[in-house]
Amino acid sequence: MKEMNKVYQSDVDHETGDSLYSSVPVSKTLEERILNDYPLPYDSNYTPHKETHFSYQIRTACRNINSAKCDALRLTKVIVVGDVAVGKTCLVRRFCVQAFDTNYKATIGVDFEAEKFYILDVPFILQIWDTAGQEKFKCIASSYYRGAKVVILVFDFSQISSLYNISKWLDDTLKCTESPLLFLVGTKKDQATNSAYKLTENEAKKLANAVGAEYCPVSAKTGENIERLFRRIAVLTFSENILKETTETEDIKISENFVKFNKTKSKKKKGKCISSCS
Ligand SMILES: Nc1nc2c(ncn2[C@@H]2O[C@H](COP(=O)(O)OP(=O)(O)O)[C@@H](O)[C@H]2O)c(=O)[nH]1
Ligand SMILES: [Mg+2]
Repeated sequence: MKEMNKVYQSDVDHETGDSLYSSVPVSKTLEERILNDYPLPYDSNYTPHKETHFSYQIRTACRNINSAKCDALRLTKVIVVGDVAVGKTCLVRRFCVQAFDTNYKATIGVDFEAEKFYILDVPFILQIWDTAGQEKFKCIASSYYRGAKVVILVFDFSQISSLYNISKWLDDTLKCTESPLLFLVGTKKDQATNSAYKLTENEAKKLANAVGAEYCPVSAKTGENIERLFRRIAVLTFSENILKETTETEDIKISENFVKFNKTKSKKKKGKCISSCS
């Protein structure tokens, strides 16, 4: 597990995409974690999230957070699920350590990575849980689904059966989560032949709209769309968190005012009563 806050880059052979898995810290990629603009979806027809910029309410809330110098830890749990060998671990590794490994190693149990963003200057952490796809680990995995605010449903473009299994993964995760944001991610885009890719993509797009997920095709080998996917996840969950915080603060203010109002009212009543009683 790498140290939080640090951004690493593995030794990657850029010709072959092979990774040597030896990580060295680099600062360059940190810029990519600073988000002041709203990242757009892969295809705006296949996302339930239509907003294209940070709302006035969110920008104002972030300015207030920054001027209050509030260091509250804002963290969102993301889980990555799908059939075995669809490319879940490679997806997470490509994003978190900029590495790609061709030697398949099954993930045992569950592992997580934490990635720090600065969104409108507010620190925000994505905690990304990589689950094992094997049925035998399912009993362990379900307890890790709990509390997840984002579910990445992964299928492999070269294995159409993995797309058909997505509804099973969705059902399992929905049992342990509360209205999470959904992303339907097709991996190994680099491997798919054009006609097969188009057919699978059409099916995937239909499924994404049916379940209310944002669709995104990626390649962990070339890195295509990986940054876009996680930036979208970060910005959408961050915005949801901030809106919730502001609504809660307003609710508190409203209830405080309500209490004050009632206190004054009851004082007045008391006064009235005293005066009428006297
Ligand atoms: N060509 C290609 N191969 C991939 C890609 N993603 C994963 N793989 C390969 O697929 C295999 C399974 O990947 P892994 O991430 O371990 O699958 P997991 O079981 O879902 O975690 C490995 O041999 C990877 O090298 C990709 O985007 N392109
Ligand atoms: Mg794995």
